[in-house]
Amino acid sequence: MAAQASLPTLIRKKRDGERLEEDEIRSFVRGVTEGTAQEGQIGAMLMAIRLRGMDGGETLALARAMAGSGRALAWPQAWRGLLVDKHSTGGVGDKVSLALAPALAACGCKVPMISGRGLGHTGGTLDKLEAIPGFRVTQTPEQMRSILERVGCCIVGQSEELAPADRVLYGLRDVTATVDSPPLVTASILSKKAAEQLSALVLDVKFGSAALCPTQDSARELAQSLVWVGERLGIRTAAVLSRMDEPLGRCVGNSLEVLEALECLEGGGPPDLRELVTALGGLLLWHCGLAGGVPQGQERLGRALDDGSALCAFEAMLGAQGVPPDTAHRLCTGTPEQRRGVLGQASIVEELPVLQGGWVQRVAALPLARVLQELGTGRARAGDAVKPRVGAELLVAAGQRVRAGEPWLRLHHEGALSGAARRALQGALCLGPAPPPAPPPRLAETVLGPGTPPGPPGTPELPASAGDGR
Ligand code: IUR
Repeated sequence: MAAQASLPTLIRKKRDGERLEEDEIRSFVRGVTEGTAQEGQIGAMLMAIRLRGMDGGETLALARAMAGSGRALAWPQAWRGLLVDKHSTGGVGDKVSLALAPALAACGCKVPMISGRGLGHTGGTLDKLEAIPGFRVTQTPEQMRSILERVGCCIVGQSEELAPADRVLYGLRDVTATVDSPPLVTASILSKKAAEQLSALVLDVKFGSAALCPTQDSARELAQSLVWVGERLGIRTAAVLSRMDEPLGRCVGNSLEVLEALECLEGGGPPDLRELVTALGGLLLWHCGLAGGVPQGQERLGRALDDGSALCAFEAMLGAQGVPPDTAHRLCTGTPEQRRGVLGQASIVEELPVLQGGWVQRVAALPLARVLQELGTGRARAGDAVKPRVGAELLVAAGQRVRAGEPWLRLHHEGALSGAARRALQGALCLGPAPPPAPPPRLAETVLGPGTPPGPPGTPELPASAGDGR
């Protein structure tokens, strides 16, 4: 057997643009997991990968090695084929998971959803759920299994034991400017999904001014990498490319987004939110065989939202994850006032007026999210506390004509709003002298694996491109 190459040798190899073998990648990940690799060495390898890239085989080997660095979840045989999850690369106002997980459970799936916290200007599903009094995001694998048995879905944080190498690598990527590397993103996301032992996965890869991927081309490159590697890890994988220039829905901020997700779970809420929930869910229902095609899957998911079964699953999930039953019931079935009573309200609620009349071209997600993050919806550093009741409701939409003095944003906050923050918020409202051109669809494209049969029945309505196997 050949002697194991030292870590500096592996770093040099990648630095010089050579391909790493599977056993070399495993050896690097072992060093990361066992703590024998120094931080400087890990950082150097991350930067070499960021600059030189990895081919599909290397990325697959990295995802496998990272998945194997910890424990895998185990599920009853009877759930084979039904275990599904969704992952988003992060957006503003993205409360899709809150509605999608229970809707999928109502359709017969098992959804062990492992979510993250917000970092930077993007929100996190766990922070939104923690706006609900009593909700516990920490659940052991045994507790997850019990909740899936009773309810069909849970939404939890990543445990220490699941893909621990990712925890180390992700933390170091954040401080070494190596977050935006397709192979590193791919291996990070899929190592956790592989350890979850999923049957099917759908990815919401966002692109635009408030997304990780600035352009549709870069989102497609990432989506193709995710789909190609995901399929080879044995997970039926599909990705939707969705635009993230404007917030999703009308609300941004943790407790406000819970309220909007509840509207979606009642069959209402903003159309763009419902469209994304049913598009992602439709793909999953098709991939796990519970629908004959994507349109049928979308229709089935829409029915679960309209007939109250998704809301019922959400209430059961809240109860199973620590929310007192009467609180969960009031939140799920109460009037808007009763719901606000459960979640509480920020101490200051004020409406911002339009300064100069015109046609709304768009409400830019990034400046809005940055100000809200500073006001407390998000955190500057991992571990900071968030203010669950801080947020904003959009009162206008692109294409609408507004006059000076009309309110356009209802802001919920808990302290003084500086002049700079006020100006930055006003900058998010983009006005023009004429109506804007028709906006491009929010859902731009789907990326499917090579094993997906083309053509009807079951062809997604979105233009599809196959993962190209790089
Ligand atoms: N979420 C992950 O789990 N990993 C990543 O690299 C990114 C988002 I970016």
